[in-house]
Amino acid sequence: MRQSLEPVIKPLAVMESQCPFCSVQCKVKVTEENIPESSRLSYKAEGISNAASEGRLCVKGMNAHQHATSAARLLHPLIKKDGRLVPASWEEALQTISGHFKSAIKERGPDSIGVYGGGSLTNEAAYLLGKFARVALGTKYIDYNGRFCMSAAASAGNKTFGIDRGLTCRLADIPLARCIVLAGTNIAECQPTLMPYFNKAKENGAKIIVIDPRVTATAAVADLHLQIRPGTDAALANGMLKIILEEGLADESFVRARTKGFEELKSHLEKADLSEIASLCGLNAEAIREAAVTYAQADTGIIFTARGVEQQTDGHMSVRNFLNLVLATGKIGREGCGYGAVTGQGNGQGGREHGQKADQLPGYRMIDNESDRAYVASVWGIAPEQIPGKGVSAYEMMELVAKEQIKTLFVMGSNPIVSNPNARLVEEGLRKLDLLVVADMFLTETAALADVVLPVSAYLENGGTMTNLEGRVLLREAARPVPGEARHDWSILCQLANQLGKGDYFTFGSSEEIFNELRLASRGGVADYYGITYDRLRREEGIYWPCPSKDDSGTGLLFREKFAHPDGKAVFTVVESRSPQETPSADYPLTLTNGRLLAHYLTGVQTRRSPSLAAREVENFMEINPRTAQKFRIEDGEWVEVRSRRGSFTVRSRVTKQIREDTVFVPMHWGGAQNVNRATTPELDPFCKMPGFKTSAVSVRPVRLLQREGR
Ligand SMILES: Nc1nc2c(c(=O)[nH]1)N[C@H]1C(S)=C(S)[C@@H](COP(=O)(O)OP(=O)(O)OC[C@H]3O[C@@H](n4cnc5c(=O)[nH]c(N)nc54)[C@H](O)[C@@H]3O)O[C@H]1N2
Ligand SMILES: Nc1nc2c(c(=O)[nH]1)N[C@H]1C(S)=C(S)[C@@H](COP(=O)(O)OP(=O)(O)OC[C@H]3O[C@@H](n4cnc5c(=O)[nH]c(N)nc54)[C@H](O)[C@@H]3O)O[C@H]1N2
Ligand code: SF4
Ligand SMILES: [Mo]
Repeated sequence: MRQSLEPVIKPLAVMESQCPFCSVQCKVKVTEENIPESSRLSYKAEGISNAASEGRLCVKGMNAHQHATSAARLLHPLIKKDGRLVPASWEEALQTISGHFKSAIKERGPDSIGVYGGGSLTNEAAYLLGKFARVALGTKYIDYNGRFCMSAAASAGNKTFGIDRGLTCRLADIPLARCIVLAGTNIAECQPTLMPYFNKAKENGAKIIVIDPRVTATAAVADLHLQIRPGTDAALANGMLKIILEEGLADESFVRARTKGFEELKSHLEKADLSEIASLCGLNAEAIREAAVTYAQADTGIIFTARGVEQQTDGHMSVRNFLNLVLATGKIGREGCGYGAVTGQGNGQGGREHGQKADQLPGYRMIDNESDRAYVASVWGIAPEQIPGKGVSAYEMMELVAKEQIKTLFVMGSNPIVSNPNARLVEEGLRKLDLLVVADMFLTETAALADVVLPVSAYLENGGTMTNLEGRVLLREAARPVPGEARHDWSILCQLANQLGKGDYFTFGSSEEIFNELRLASRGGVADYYGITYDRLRREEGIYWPCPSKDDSGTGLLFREKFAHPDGKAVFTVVESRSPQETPSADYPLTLTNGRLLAHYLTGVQTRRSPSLAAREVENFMEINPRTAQKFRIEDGEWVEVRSRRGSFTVRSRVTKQIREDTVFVPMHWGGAQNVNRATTPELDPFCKMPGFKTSAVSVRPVRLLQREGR
């Protein structure tokens, strides 16, 4: 018998998991193998068929195991001694933290402690972090990075529909839509595995309208691209609404039967001037008309918004104006229709439903509502008065840190000194803390400043549920042992609570036990998970919330008969057209916007530690139009200082016709001197406290010229 010369490669492990990055939550199988005649291991990632991602993976999902298996993982707790972080035992680390918490509570009160969470945490960890803040610490100060992500669309959905779920329909409705509006959302780079849904819609004859200041990879599928001036989406939606009403394209019977507030909107729009709107948005009035008529005349349609529209100081109202469009044309509550806030982080949706937000309790219950407090208190086994009141939003918490009102900060699942606006102030504030604790897989820019760093498990190791952008709850099972001494977030919280003398409220032995309490705490709430169990999740391909009982199949398409407000009606609102929050001036003549690249994720902590992803984009850059570059004497590929009233950063120029002449674009994935957030504005939307990330007035100067001037 002939023997094969190929060495036999046997998989050492086959791990079934879920990509840790974006809100699609693609299912993945990672196979670990020995590289023959070497001590190294190789990994191969493949998509697993399931209802949301249909077996697809994007380049980030294909390479996610690289950061999880990287040598840069934190394997032991670290404590700062003589200004340096040095390895320590868990016992010492937890004692240091709980000892400090106890004295801080005694000397300054529980509200001197802040808790800062993230949308990458599982539902179980997010739920427990909220409970930990309120029950173990007794502080009102808890918020999370999703404030920068979902808050404008979440608050708009609540006001208009009475409920906030990323998509009001299923992904399966996308191919049934005859017109799709993609406003400030770059799906091709940010949720790439969803693109086939849109391609299918196009094959079925759908028209796609993209609203973005840049010609993005998503704009490549557009039939119509409105290359809008940043910060003017509310005005654009007013223009579209005006045309729809004037042309008699509103769905009068839907409006009459299912909504309220239309008359006020109508009289407001009568006063609107289309040519003024067009010039405010930097668009051609005819293009606005074409968009309005195409959307209104289609039998079915879906409007999506994401951070381009939402990360503005009028983000809440801008989304509400897009929702006005949805309601005016009756495109909701039936197949192929709806609205979608394209959620961002892996658990951006679930992370906001179960108590990480300053004003919310699990199940989307409100912290200032007496009966909501009483119900959650009964599940937690405490008196309602023991639940603290409403705290403040993420950036406001950083302001309290800078003012030294919050002196202790516990960060789990975020890198705030890179991702907050006005990053300089945030960094200065964190340096003034008495104690900064960071629980992470890596020594992030924020962790490097910490007094105690706790190593946590990664997606391959940590089981739990994640809720994707459709509101579909998915179970991610643990697939490999935790490396070194890393621990799960939930177990760290239980151990700390125990040391604070609150162990009786945190007796969980598994994430499933936590989920079972979450189910109960969410029962009867807006985001009702009661009917969802681990067993069901193992059998079914995810379950949509609300799911109030075990025999309920979950609700994919919302609002078939009524909206979630008590009277069942959706609410129109009047939205003013306005100029962007910061308009260019002689000193700061350009508008800086920012966003994402395909290969990197958020502050880049994970993707910059994945060699295959890091190699795709090694440093930050600024997209600038050739005419603008010429005006400011900027050559392609040279270092440019970008300066706003808050501060400056330095990146290379990338000269491209794909961006408006009055706008520059810089990705958000790098920290330090390349961090775009050194220049962004910390002004907040009054409704939801979303920072106006996406529009700042800036100047741009080649470093070459600055050096020549001796600056
Ligand atoms: N590859 C990758 N994917 C990701 C992430 C990542 O970091 N990398 N992050 C995840 C997360 S947490 C989120 S929140 C989502 C974000 O997903 P998106 O919101 O789609 O991402 P962004 O790139 O921030 O912004 C989208 C687009 O808005 C445009 N834009 C800027 N200003 C304006 C404006 O004023 N009006 C309009 N209409 N458009 C504007 C930008 O040019 C950009 O193309 O992506 C998720 N997926
Ligand atoms: N200029 C500008 N700034 C922005 C944005 C923008 O568009 N423009 N977008 C904003 C948006 S939408 C978002 S979502 C924020 C996000 O910004 P950040 O909150 O800083 O998000 P990440 O960079 O993902 O940091 C998450 C950290 O958590 C760690 N981590 C991952 N999984 C886990 C886990 O299970 N447990 C624990 N303990 N840690 C974990 C990662 O290693 C990483 O260090 O940035 C915001 N900032
Ligand atoms: S980044 Fe998003 S689209 Fe890409 S594989 Fe991960 S979950 Fe899927
Ligand atoms: Mo996000």
